[in-house]
Amino acid sequence: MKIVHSYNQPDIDGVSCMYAYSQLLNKQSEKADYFIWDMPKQEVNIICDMFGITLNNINEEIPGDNEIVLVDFNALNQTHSSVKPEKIIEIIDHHSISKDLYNYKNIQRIQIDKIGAAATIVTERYKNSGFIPSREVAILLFYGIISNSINLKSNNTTKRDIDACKWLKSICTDISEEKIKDIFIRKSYIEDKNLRFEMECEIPNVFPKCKTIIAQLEVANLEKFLLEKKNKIISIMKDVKNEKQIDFIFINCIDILNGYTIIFGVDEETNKFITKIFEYNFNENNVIKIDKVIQRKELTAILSKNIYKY
Ligand SMILES: [Mn+2]
Repeated sequence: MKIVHSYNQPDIDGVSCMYAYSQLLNKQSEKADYFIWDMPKQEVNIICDMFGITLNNINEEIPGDNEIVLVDFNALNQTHSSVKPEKIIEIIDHHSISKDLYNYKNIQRIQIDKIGAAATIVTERYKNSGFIPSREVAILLFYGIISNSINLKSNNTTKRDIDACKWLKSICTDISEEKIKDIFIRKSYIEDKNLRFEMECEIPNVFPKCKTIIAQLEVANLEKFLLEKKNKIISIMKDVKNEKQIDFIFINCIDILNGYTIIFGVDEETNKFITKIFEYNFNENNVIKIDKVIQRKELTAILSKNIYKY
């Protein structure tokens, strides 16, 4: 059997790819299922609740003999230890290629395209195979693309993402634009106890001379959100900085409804570091505001390229 799997605590793109691709393989007469490790992101629950979709196989072990397909990621340090490199036979992804890839000895097929969402690739697999996605598959793939591409506004959005969304909308009448706004607003109600989890600030970028973390938040009506939560966010960043011995920690916040970005660091030293590396200027509120969507992966790429300036 083939098990379709994504990274730890997957977002809606990862979940939609697992769900949809395992169903497509079954339609193509291959035995397949999916496996979700650790609780998915809050957005996944919002979408599943809204459309009455039930997910299975959360937090269960992958039985040993199965072949594994990775979706929406290709680096093994982000997942469960039962995922062995020699079991991996296929990858569908849109992130940068990791060094792990060279250890996957039994891999038969790799498709890694620099586009808005991995769900776009799975949508295209359906389109090319002639199989029509089920209602649940169409809904999950659609919102997977919308979420990862920040409603098709992110810099990595391509015509392929836009076309995939159009096609999914044309085959499923439950998909609607108003629900996008609804999902984004519901996603922005973050309780303080979940704030650190939603900030995704646990994995450092390690450079020879320093350790950094870029946290991120995607919410609707960001400026209003920050009036209430900015101090709390800074205090979480302070905790993470101390716990993990991080030199510089800062956060990239995206307003997913209105399409702008706000960046700020844990302290003055970090803000100076940000100015040096990214050449952005802080405003009178001591934050950087950019009038378009900048994603964390873009900042990470600039950081790696410019770290020599530090
Ligand atoms: Mn993705």
